[in-house]
Amino acid sequence: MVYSNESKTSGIIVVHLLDAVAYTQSMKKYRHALALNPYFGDATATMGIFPPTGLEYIAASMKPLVEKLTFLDLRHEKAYQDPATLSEFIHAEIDLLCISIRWQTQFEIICDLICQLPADVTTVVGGYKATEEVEYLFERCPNIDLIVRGEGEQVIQDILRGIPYSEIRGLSYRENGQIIHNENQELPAVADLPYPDRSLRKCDYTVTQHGVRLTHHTFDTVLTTRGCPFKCKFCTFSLNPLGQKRSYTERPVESVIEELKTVTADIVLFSDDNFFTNIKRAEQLCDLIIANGIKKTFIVQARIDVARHPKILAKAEKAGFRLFLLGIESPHDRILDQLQKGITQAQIRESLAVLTQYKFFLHGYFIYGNIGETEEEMLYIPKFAQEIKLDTISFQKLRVEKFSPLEEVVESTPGYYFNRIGGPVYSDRYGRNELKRIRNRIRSEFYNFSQIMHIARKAQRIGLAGGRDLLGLLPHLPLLLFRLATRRKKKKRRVAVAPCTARAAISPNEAPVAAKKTDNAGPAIRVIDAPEQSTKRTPGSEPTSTIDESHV
Ligand code: B12
Ligand SMILES: C[S@@+](CC[C@H](N)C(=O)[O-])C[C@H]1O[C@@H](n2cnc3c(N)ncnc32)[C@H](O)[C@@H]1O
Ligand code: SF4
Repeated sequence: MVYSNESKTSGIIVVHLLDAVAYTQSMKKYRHALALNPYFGDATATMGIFPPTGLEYIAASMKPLVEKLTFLDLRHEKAYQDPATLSEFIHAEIDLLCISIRWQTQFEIICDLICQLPADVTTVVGGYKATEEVEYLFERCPNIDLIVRGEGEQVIQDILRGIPYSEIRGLSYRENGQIIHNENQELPAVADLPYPDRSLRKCDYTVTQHGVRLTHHTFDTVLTTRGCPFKCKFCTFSLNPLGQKRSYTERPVESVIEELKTVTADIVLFSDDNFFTNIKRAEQLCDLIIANGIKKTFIVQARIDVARHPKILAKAEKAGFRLFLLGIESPHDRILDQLQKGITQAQIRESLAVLTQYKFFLHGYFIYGNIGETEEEMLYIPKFAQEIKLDTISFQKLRVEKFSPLEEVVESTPGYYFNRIGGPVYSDRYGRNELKRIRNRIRSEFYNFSQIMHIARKAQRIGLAGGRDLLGLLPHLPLLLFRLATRRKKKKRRVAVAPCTARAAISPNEAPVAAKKTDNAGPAIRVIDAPEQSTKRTPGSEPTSTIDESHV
């Protein structure tokens, strides 16, 4: 028994409180949970810069309901990339394993890893990609017990509270050799969700290439809203992988400011689809950032319409907004119209004329390979981007994502096709090789010597990159060059995992639960010589995207 020193009465209160805590502790269903981001170190550079925000949201929701919670981001916890070491830790410590799968990138390697983890620990998987692949994952990884579909905060809490699986909406699970899919959940209100708990992290997020840190800056993401009210034809950003449109929902601005105060990184990406959707709220946030003395460099995704509000642009500049990621998509009205983007070439020119007046670094997203687009039209992208004074651009082939209305358009247009959902649109005239050639021309025509010099000067002028980065890099330069050279020589060696025995044992129609208790601890990860693109793919899938195609 523990008594307070103050008085007998307060002592009794303390005892009651401790009893209450002990009671709640004993009610907890799980002793030690592990939140695992299973991506490996050789994923693209952009991926490594940012923390796994979705899983951090899940971790924050889990924390009060488990006795202990460990967070492992395999991109930075190299020792645990070895399935044997990871399994040993899980065996010794963990009774609930929660894994996030977000992208197509490394999907098969991640499945191989999961197959090699202990089968007797309750394993929950969630994330955008996991939600798209529920059936496949149950079949492929016999040790997955539960898959959470879509946004997972409420669902994971229900699991931890011991609510019967059959009563948890948004959950898929195994029962007597069957896979049960409960009905979809209603999308949770974001206002009450706990924001990511950064105290669980073991590292800072920064830019590294071949193991060499390229900048002294550290990076983080903050999500202030979910969903986007616009309906651009190609875009599924506000659809969840179940096809539900995420209605645009805002977090209270006070909660965003409170979260920002916990962020130690100096560069923050607001990963909202469009930060300025509610212009009044955006203004309020800028005011509060300034009033609270929050000094950071902010990156935002924004529609060009924001240029109609110079007063807010001035406040954004003052609040530290420096990098704008703008959806330009195309210089051609015909294509913009077809994409239902809701903007015209003239409006793009007007907006950029305004935006270039501020200390903003302006990045434009373009889409090429659109339906009916000619080579000449695609090759106007670099010229147009320079005319309107964009600092950098990225250009993605038009993709058909799951539940995209574009699917129907492509299917009904003679000569146009796509090989897989999530993959690019091709045509009889512009196939893979032609589009690759066009992409290379767009890149080399935009990123010429004078543009590169302009980028360096502007980044320095507006304080995005400084001499300190260069000076800090110099001592590491020989190591970086050596690693680059040896990497080239080895001709794209890729990390791969030996296939799991349990997977080989089941066919798609077999009852997966039967394989659940198989001892599937296979050999550790090994490095194999492989062609540039992973040879392991989901059925009918395409090679993974390259960095110049990242949407952020
Ligand atoms: C920001 C962002 C990025 C950032 C990531 C920053 C970060 N924090 O990691 C960066 C720039 C790295 C990025 C890169 C890419 N991205 Co991106 N990205 C986004 C974006 C805009 C927001 C993601 C986000 O923060 N969502 C909010 C969080 C809260 O949601 P969440 O991550 O889905 O997590 C929730 C659930 O999934 C679930 N959950 C997640 N994990 C777990 C785990 C468990 C155990 C449980 C129970 C639940 C659970 O609960 C979470 C909380 O509700 C989304 C679009 C969108 N609006 O969602 C696209 C999106 C996820 N990206 C996408 C794509 C295609 C890419 C790229 C492949 C682009 C490219 N061509 O290079 C690359 C992938 C990297 C690579 N090379 O492979 C697609 C994914 C499509 C798909 N089928 O996989 C999306 C959906 C956009 C789209 N529709 O095209 N991206
Ligand atoms: C969040 S939006 C950009 C910011 C802002 N929401 C806007 O629309 O201006 C991200 C970008 O990803 C790209 N993108 C999204 N879906 C795509 C698809 N199916 N095919 C190709 N590019 C896509 C588009 O270029 C889009 O502008
Ligand atoms: S492209 Fe941008 S504005 Fe259009 S729907 Fe997607 S996120 Fe919204």
